[in-house]
Amino acid sequence: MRKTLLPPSPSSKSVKDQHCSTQTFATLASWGFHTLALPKIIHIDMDCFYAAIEEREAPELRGKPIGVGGSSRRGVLTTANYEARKFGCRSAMPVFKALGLCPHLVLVPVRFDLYKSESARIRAIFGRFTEKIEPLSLDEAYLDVSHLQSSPEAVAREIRAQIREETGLTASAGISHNKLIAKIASDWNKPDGQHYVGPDDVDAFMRELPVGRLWGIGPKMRAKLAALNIHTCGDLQKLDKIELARRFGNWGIELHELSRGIDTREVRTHRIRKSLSSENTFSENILTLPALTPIMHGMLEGIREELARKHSDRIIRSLVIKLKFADFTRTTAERASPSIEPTIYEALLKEAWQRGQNKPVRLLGIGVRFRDPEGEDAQLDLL
Ligand code: TTP
Ligand code: MG
Repeated sequence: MRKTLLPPSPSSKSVKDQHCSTQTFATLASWGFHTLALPKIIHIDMDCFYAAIEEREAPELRGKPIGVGGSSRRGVLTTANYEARKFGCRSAMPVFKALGLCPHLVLVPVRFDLYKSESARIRAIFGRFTEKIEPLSLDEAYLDVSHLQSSPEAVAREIRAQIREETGLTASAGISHNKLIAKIASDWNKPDGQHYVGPDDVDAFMRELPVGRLWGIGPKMRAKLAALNIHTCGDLQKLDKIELARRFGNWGIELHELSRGIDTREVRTHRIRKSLSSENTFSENILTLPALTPIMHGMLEGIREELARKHSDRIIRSLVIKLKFADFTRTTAERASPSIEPTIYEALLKEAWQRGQNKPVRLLGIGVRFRDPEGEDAQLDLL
């Protein structure tokens, strides 16, 4: 392992000493201590993760447009490399559409086991720097490096260098004093870059930021805000807390903070699951509601069993049904309920089905959303 990280270690006394001289403060500032009271949070996100691994494994693919996933034209891409993105290919895009945009796209089958083992190697690298790691997916994590004396930018640079050296893959990083800003910032200099947002930069950074970049704001909420002529966080900041609460309830109060870049969520070492769901993509589209209903009941048994086995300590907040239609439009129906109720699921299925106006169904999803045990009820899109 390389050892380039830490500047000369100041004695812990000098950090805590209430009577530091101006000179000492200047020295501390030069070591990055001017933000002493603020956490140092890094969000790491691997670049084109699955595609980059496939490219590394097969050097003959280098420079070619690659889509990972979709062994048939019915499938969807999990991701695409930058060469393919130039043609508009994206994650979750149906294969036939991607091939329409980029006929010479090289399709590679998904190899989850390989991606998982690469993810474990990367996490082991994180573990050399901090124990406070909150993985968000195989290729993304928050790290709290507040305890390290180096500047968080230097730490991020070092982590990225070690990842590149040991796995041959590139990572991007966002660095700030909270999770919200760090996550947004990791996209700023993608690929293979990093971006730091210091406390003095937050106002300018947030003002121009499109509201859709805040967690919890999906397409529906974005449309509601656009109808009020709110497009950026700066626009959102013009509404006071009372107005936001009147329009959007508790979520409005949270928006008041988020739009200003305020986020007090800690890096959670044990991620708390927000939902449990199961999905089925049919080899033949399902044409009628009566044909769909028994399939749903079958899937419901699977959910019940998994809930009992693994999540019996969790409180259910709502039940959810998702349908994807033959034309790839999708809809979800959700209702608050503290327990699994087959009749509610039937009603939700009917509701979702009717929205499709008799369109054949290619995918059915069924699930529950949990109440957050720590009271931070996320508004993230389920399924
Ligand atoms: P992302 O980090 O969203 O995408 P990415 O790493 O491919 O590209 P970027 O450089 O923009 O970060 O997702 C990480 C991996 O998760 C991605 O390689 C494939 C997988 N994935 C899916 O399987 N389905 C999806 O809809 C998305 C978005 C990702
Ligand atoms: Mg990524």
